[in-house]
Amino acid sequence: MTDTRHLQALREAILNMDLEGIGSVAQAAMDAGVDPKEAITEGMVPGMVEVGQKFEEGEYFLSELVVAGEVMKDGMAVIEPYLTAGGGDDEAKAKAIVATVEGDYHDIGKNIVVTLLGVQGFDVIDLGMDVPTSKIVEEVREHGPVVLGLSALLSTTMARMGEVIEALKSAGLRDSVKVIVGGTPVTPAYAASIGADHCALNAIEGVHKCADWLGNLKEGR
Ligand code: B12
Repeated sequence: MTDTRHLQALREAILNMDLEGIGSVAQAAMDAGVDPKEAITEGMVPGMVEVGQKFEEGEYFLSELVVAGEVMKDGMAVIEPYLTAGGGDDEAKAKAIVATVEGDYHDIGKNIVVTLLGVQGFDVIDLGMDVPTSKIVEEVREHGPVVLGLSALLSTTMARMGEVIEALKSAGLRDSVKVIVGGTPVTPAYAASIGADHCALNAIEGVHKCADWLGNLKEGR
């Protein structure tokens, strides 16, 4: 099979909610030497986007969203070990904290970001989903991360991102951390309006931005 055929098979496994087949499809892609990052972003993610479209069009229901989410997670479990972690073991790794904001139970995109930040060499603290603002601020105070990544998939919960930034300001912590926001409803204009440092277009672009920040910090810029 060509790389494209493997990517297509991954996309279809998500779209068809193939809980039984995803493991072997993902393993076959890895055995064939498909780039694991591509398997995620060019294979499974487009499948999830299509699932979302079908939900919007009324062809899929909530139960299908749930199963597709599970299929994606099972696929990630096979692919993740093929992503090689970066960063030296001898130097203390820079920390990154990642959370899905309060009221939001979407964590698939956030989990991809967590994985890729780890690959980029960050020591990642994953706070999970539905995380209250106060908890996020506490964790930033305790761990002093270089980056705080916030995810929101609902237009209603997106407002929590602004709340977190305001709470960081009140706690005197805003200038200590770069805040990157992401998720389908989040736009650069919205990110700018709440004072975030960056709006990620996707996980890879976002993680590259975090790597740039880390590079600047190391060079004292
Ligand atoms: C799967 C899914 C679910 C699953 C979530 C499972 C899970 N564990 O995550 C379940 C079934 C739980 C669910 C529930 C609901 N969902 Co839903 N869901 C989806 C769906 C189909 C896919 C989301 C997804 O995982 N995409 C794949 C990932 C990889 O993409 P992503 O999250 O966008 O992340 C990428 C980037 O955005 C970025 N990124 C994301 N976050 C961050 C953060 C940082 C820091 C960075 C750098 C990057 C980054 O990186 C990722 C990779 O590139 C979307 C449709 C869609 N197209 O988004 C609807 C969608 C988000 N859901 C929707 C709705 C309405 C709901 C419900 C309210 C449904 C209901 N009636 O109950 C509930 C809400 C529950 C809650 N309180 O959160 C709507 C939201 C509409 C809106 N604008 O508000 C959508 C858009 C569907 C639709 N078209 O109507 N959902």
